Amino acid sequence: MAFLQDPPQLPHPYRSDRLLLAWLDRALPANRRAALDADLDALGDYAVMAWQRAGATTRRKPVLTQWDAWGQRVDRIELTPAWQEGAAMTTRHAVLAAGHGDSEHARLEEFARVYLYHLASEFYTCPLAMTDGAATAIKASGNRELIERALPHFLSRDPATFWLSGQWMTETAGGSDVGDTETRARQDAAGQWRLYGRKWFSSAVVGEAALALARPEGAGSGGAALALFYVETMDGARRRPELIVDRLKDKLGTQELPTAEIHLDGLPAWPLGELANGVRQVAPVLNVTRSWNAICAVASMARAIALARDFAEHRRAFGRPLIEQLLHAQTLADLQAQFEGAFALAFEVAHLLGRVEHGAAAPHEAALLRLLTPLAKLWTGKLAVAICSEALECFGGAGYIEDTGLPQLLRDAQVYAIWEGTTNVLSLDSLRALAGDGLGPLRTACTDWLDGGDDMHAASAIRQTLDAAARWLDRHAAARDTLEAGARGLAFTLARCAAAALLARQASWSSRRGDPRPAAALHRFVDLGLDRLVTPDADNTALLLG
Ligand code: MFK
Repeated sequence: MAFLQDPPQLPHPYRSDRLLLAWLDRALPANRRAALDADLDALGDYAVMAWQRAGATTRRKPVLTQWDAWGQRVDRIELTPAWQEGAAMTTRHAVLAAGHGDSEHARLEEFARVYLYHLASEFYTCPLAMTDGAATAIKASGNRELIERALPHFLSRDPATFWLSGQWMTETAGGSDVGDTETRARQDAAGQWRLYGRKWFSSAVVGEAALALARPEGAGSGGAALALFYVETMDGARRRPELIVDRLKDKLGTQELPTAEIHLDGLPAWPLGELANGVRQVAPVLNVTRSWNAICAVASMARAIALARDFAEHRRAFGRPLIEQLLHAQTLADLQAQFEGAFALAFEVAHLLGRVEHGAAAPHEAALLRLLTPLAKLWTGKLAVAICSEALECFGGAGYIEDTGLPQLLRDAQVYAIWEGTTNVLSLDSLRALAGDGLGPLRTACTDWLDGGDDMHAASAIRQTLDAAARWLDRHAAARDTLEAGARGLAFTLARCAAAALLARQASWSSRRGDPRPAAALHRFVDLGLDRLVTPDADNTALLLG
């Protein structure tokens, strides 16, 4: 019999994830930490089961049936097994409900669950993120009627009453530029608002509710004239006839997720608040879903590295396991250090969100959260693609073969940079976030995170890079075009500085407990460089693109 390579084994995503274990041990009070364990353990078990199931079954995609045999419009969508299990898993383990508990730690406890559930859920986490965003925006609106109507469903712990919410913004004209929204809102004779238009990407068409942007009849153009509406999609067990599913999207990745094009033909709708400033009203949704995006991006990195690491221990080449080949080990260690930085930034955003929501944050931390949210989203989105690509290469040709389950990691990862604002849109958003207090809140936070650390080389590199970023901002403050053209370089630099300072905090904590690995990650992360600042050259750009 010819040689057969053993496939990579997925280590238990919770019990074997030293980063997650250490982060939770440091950040949570002992009683809350202990209370979290059973759900995380079960979600880790589910992830192992899902990985094994995917390896043993033929991959399926959702199927849309628009008409039944007798000519009745039905728009029925058949879902994959993980999607059919989604409501039960979510409610059983309080994936959403945990985040809305009465504690500054609620969001961290939620996002630890999300991190473990995400890949096994086959991106059921996408509509969960939007449901979480909708719950947050409805709470922020103060609209008592909608709070009482929707939140018991969105945060339910019973699958029978659980509802998913969509977030209907993207249109053929308005993708990143939501202000170009063409969907109209009109009141009928009874005073009921109804929506008319076409939404081009609807990720949760199987949901029971959605938040939708629309332009009230008679309102002007642009984003400020939009209003934010709450809609329900079901009439008992049937989809409402005013919601028409045109087709499912054929996507590069996230293929289990039934993303649809839809038409609204008079769907009843209720405004969340004032009939204007819809973009401002939807901002809580954007910020919550961007936090989900960052956590899910690091979950993809964790999975890719765990599999590549396992394979390196078992695969032999040139007479030795790959892990003993110095260049291969060097490559894996670089991936690990980048991942540890990304993990730290994404989970800090998660914890900070809960602290700010519960009034437990220091004065500078609301502005810090406003800045770190787009930074975490944009940097982890890009890094997930790079890490998954490198991890696939660690398997040689096997990494390119569909039924190993590996290419899917890379194809799925590409979505993180696109969802919820592209890298450039998020870079410009970080300029919006810096417009208030500039680098002050980030500098204060980095000083706190570096306090008491013993890696002087890292601390000095972080401070020097923040100084360089401050000089860059000062130099270009008056030249908006240059500032915008360089926004991506600035955003990556600030994200890396924040991540390094957070790694330093984690390294100090772990070193005192005898674990030197986070300090090694910090050292390597800083050696990979923090500064990504660029000096935009408009003439050169014009020549190259001319
Ligand atoms: C598994 C992981 C799950 C992840 C979820 C998956 C779901 C995927 C589905 C999607 O991807 S849905 C599509 C998501 N679309 C976007 O994210 C849109 C991207 N475009 C932007 O974010 C643009 O920057 C934006 C639409 C916000 C620009 O619109 P405008 O109207 O030109 O913005 P403007 O005038 O600067 O801001 C309007 C107001 O909103 C301002 O407040 P004021 O009215 O008080 O001045 C802004 O400060 C405020 N604002 C904008 N972005 C904000 C924000 N406030 C807080 N946080 C933000 N992020």
